[in-house]
Amino acid sequence: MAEYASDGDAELLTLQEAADRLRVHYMTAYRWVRRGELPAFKAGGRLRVRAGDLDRFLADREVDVALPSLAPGRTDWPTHVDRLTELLLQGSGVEAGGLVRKVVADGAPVGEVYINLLAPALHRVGAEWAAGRIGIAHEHRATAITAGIMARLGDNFRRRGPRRGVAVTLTLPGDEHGLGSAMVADFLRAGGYDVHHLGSGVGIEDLRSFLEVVPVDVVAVSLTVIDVDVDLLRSLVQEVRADHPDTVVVIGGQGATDELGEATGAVHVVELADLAARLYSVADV
Ligand code: B12
Repeated sequence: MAEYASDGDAELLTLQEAADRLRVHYMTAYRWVRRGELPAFKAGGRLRVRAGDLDRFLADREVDVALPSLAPGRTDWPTHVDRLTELLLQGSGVEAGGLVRKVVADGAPVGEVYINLLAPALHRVGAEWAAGRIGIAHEHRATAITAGIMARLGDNFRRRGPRRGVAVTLTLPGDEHGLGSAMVADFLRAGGYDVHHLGSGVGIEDLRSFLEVVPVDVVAVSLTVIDVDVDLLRSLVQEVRADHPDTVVVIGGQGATDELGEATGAVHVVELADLAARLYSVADV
């Protein structure tokens, strides 16, 4: 049992009591202690936490400790998406980065953070724009904040070991929505590919010249706008295949459909998380 005293710094809690107050599992609290985030010390062979330290920790982590999301393996994505959307709309980059860092520190896999948190928050930002409540400048700011967060998470996607192949990631010429393709790049890296991330603004001729110098196994095109220019995509596929008949062109994203794949000769993959596995079966690389 804890020995209670009147002021917070004198009151000592066992780790279980601290976890109960935080409404998290014991192991989650233990992980925070091991990382040095929650100050604790050993007394009588057991970990003790000062109540004052716990209050400071709680105040600092207001964003997500108060949420019932921290049992191992469970993340309260909808609540985090609400909060991140709010921060992106306000332009609060530091806080947005802090929120994502905490979600990751609490055990959420970075790939899930992309799919379940960053992408849905940006979709919500888009809905605000479509409803006329924010302008393009706000969208750009939200994109820039998210790109910064992704840059910091990027290292988590690198994988050692044998390479599966080489890939290029980009958007269709004229499509300025670059974050989807950046996510694809990270997932392919995690899947064992060497990735050349070209992003947006690369024309078909430029792509063809690039592939002459850097032959690749996969060209992954992220399609964000629903109204995709079918002829443009078809010519991209044809240009790639003209010189590199074995290269697979894969499409995905909000604008991609099976019909579009069939009409252009591209392979449509729905889930980013399945991409590397799907390529493995399609491309045999
Ligand atoms: C930020 C943004 C912009 C920024 C882009 C800046 C940048 N550098 O990226 C700016 C301001 C430039 C912009 C411009 C425009 N935009 Co805009 N934009 C957005 C917004 C808010 C976010 C886009 C984004 O980054 N999403 C996050 C990414 C990660 O999500 P995602 O692409 O869905 O990717 C996920 C999956 O789809 C999948 N995925 C993606 N690619 C691939 C590929 C493969 C192979 C696989 C397997 C999976 C996969 O993985 C991701 C994780 O789950 C969206 C809202 C939305 N719904 O996305 C609107 C949105 C896409 N834009 C829209 C529009 C209309 C425009 C403009 C036409 C507006 C205008 N009138 O000027 C222009 C077009 C400019 C152009 N030529 O491209 C509309 C499109 C509507 C439609 N019917 O298609 C949207 C949906 C907003 C809305 N709700 O109406 N935009």
